[in-house]
Amino acid sequence: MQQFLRALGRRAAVVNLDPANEATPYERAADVAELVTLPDVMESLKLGPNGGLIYCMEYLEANVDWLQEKLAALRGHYVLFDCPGQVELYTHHGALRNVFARLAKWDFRVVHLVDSHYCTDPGKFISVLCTSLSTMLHVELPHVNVLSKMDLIEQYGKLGESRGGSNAGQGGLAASLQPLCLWGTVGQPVWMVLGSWWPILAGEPQ
Ligand SMILES: Nc1nc2c(ncn2[C@@H]2O[C@H](COP(=O)(O)OP(=O)(O)OP(=O)(O)O)[C@@H](O)[C@H]2O)c(=O)[nH]1
Ligand SMILES: [Mg+2]
Repeated sequence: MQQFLRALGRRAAVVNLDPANEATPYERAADVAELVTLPDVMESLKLGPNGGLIYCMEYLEANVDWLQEKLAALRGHYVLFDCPGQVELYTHHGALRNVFARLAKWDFRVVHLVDSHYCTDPGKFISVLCTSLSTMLHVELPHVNVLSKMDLIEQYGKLGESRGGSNAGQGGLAASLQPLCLWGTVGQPVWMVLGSWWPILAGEPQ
């Protein structure tokens, strides 16, 4: 994303908010590791990786002024945040939600990346819809769900096959999505997810 923005001639910076990140394939304009790292927390407080990560996020929340200072230095840039992948931080715990609320006040927006792999099987797709919806309800901010790793999705079967066609995985998925589209009219968040995913998953409805 940073390379893409730069190719468009825009100034783009990436801020690492994942205290478990060691090497990253991007240059860090700011790094939560200046504040706290997961290995240090695990060692000094004798916590496991999940408890340690929660501690790190609470530490970041308590020191959000550090983030504000770093962002002030990046004025005029598109700023991308690399956040930890543990889903509980977005569906249940409050620390990152509170950091996001501050970021939203400073005019940033939330994008939730979902591996497109989860759309290759009806059961996984339903699970990931529920996770996205829980995240939207918990984070309580304007929120866009985006499928990532689309270049890998055809490893799990060809897209755009007709329903009930030779590709049982994708055909079965398209068929099983039809009732969900009706549910979508009940709640706007669900519709937002399905509205954007339907054309990608199933092609234009016949
Ligand atoms: N082919 C392909 N690989 C990707 C894409 N996005 C990320 N990857 C790779 O997928 C691997 C896992 O990356 P992520 O899914 O971001 O997960 P992570 O950052 O390692 O782990 P968490 O932060 O804990 O979620 C890395 O090797 C990435 O380079 C993509 O769009 N296409
Ligand atoms: Mg990561």
